[in-house]
Amino acid sequence: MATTGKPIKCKAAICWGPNQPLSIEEIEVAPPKCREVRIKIVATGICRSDDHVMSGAISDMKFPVILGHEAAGIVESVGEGVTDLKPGDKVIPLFVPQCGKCRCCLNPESNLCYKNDIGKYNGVLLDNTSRFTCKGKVIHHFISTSTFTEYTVVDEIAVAKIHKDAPLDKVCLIGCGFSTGYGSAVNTGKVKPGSTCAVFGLGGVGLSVVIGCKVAGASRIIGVDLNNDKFAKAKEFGATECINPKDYKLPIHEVLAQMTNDGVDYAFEVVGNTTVMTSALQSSHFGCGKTVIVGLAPSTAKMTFDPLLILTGRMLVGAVFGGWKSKDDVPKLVCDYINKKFEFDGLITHNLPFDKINEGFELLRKGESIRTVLMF
Ligand code: COD
Ligand code: ZN
Ligand code: ZN
Repeated sequence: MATTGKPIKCKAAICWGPNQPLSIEEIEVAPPKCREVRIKIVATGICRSDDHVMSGAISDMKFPVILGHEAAGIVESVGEGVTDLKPGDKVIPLFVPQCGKCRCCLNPESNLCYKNDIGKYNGVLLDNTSRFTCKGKVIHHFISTSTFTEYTVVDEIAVAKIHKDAPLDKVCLIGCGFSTGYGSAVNTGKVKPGSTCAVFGLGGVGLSVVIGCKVAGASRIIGVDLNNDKFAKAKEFGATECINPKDYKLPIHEVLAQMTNDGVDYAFEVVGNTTVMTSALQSSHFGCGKTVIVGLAPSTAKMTFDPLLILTGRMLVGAVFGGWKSKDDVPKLVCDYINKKFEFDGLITHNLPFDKINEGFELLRKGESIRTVLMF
């Protein structure tokens, strides 16, 4: 390519600091160094975690930063030593990398590679430097990805090659929201055929949990949300019933106990609220019920519950990115999508040109969108 080995000038949305809109600027993207890959982003979704940063909820974030972590694109060029990718390949960046060597990567039961930048927010690539500059300032990377830009650079362990026929404007959701919810049901929860599930929170991730429960063969999938507007879509994706805690005098776990002969087999918390986490645990059946935490609670929040709930045989588990080993599993999820094992196009309620990124965040904050996908 004509651009190989040279810096690229392109458009990006910069987050200069919390509580201000993103600003579209011209940036310079340096060529990839050893074991790095420069990607032309084609489509990127707007996700809750990006909004958490913008609203200042993540206190140790480094600014300025290019946010965005759910995307699909095409390899522009590769650095020295990259063997599994070449220019023109379709790819999905991975906000949980997979180095293949650390304790978590070597454990078949874990997926949280030591090389991840979640919770640390160093905002640099593995060589401790950034590839982005704007107006002479260094701009930070975000959780190994940074996709609110026409071009990004990622470490080789943070990008997966996907099928050449994959529609990038759809499979970008496999980069975060869909896979997080779907994997929470099929990997972390290991939902069994014929079981009863409750899903607390019916946003894009909760709906993806519903899809996972359905693919796993659950016979009842009960959606729980404070917003009745979420119920129609939940039923389209496979919820068999939906309930709103506001419609009952009894606590919601008692309502669920009455509906399910003493409690559900699997309860999923997809809100990010510690009170809801405890409700989910209380909703699960003694002796065998499993509760999966998917939501991220505020950093100072503490979950409290009677330990007898656990002593009497309930399980409490959680995982990031639905437990998927990203580099291995993302290509398989894309093939499953192409082969119609599941369908999630309906999660994309809005498409906007990249320049309208701030409108996309407004739709998310007002609860009007499930997913907005930005196109370059
Ligand atoms: N009870 C029931 N439902 C509730 C309650 C409540 N008390 N409060 C809010 N809700 C509903 C809302 O009405 C809404 O429908 C839903 O919960 C939340 O949906 P969204 O659209 O705000 O969010 P999602 O589905 O896009 O994401 C939810 C997460 C909890 C997964 C997300 O916010 C999160 O915590 N992400 C961090 C965890 C993670 O894995 N991140 C990876 C990178 S994003
Ligand atoms: Zn996300
Ligand atoms: Zn690793």
